[in-house]
Amino acid sequence: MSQQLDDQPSFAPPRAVIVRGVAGSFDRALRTDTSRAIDVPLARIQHAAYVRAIESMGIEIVRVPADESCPDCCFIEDTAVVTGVHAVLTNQGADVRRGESAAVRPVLDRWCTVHEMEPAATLDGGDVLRVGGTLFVGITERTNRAGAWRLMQVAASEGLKTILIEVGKGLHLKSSCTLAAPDLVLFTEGAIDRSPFLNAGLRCLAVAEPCGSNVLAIGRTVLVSSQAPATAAVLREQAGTEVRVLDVSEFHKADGALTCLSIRIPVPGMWCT
Ligand code: CIR
Repeated sequence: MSQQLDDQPSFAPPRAVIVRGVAGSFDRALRTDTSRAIDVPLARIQHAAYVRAIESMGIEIVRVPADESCPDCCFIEDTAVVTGVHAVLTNQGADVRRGESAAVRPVLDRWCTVHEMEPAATLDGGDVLRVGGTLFVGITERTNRAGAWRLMQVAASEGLKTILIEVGKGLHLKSSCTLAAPDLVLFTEGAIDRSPFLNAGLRCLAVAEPCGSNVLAIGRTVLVSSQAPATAAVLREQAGTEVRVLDVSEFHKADGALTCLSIRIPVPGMWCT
């Protein structure tokens, strides 16, 4: 691993993972392609399998009940960014999703000092990729510079660096770029400028499958979408990486994937993504 990352605390599975139920109104979630109907009962089955996969790693699961008035509430990642002992409760870029944060706050209070944002600042958790002591923050239609700045302030109080990335394509930074191992960034070819990651000493691996670049690394286990079999095969070749494939087809239909279904709480003194 590079010099830049050598001094960072260790990458470790989270101490707890917060998830939120799938609302009966999930078939009305925001989405760019409305041609395929969302099957809510199937989404709930897939969500339960996602939760079981994480729970089977010995991680505490904290459940926030679904809110029928918030069709996208299962995408809980967007509501907050946990930097360690602090967390930022976001103003989501999509106005219709702003009601989702209130129920998440009391849960975060258990581990973190929770900070809020000014109304003009917007940020979605899907735009924040943590790697060691650095937060890569995508500037997108959902996250503006004021939102990134607010996060930067809180992150700096924990000694974390923030690097902004202009995201030209896709909904969020993590729609096309996530971490598969502590020093390995997966990304969709052409979607993102990889130089900020290379400059930080990280390895970058391009994947062809659109659903392949959003994976969730829980320690050395990586959750991969079943719609990305070639990505799963490539990751199986990475030394020390265990791949678990999950069907999240109904969440893909609403422009979501694996990271967006949870908020991960790091073990004190360690980091997770
Ligand atoms: C939205 O458009 O906001 C949701 N339908 C999808 C959010 C996905 N979130 C994420 O990847 N972090």
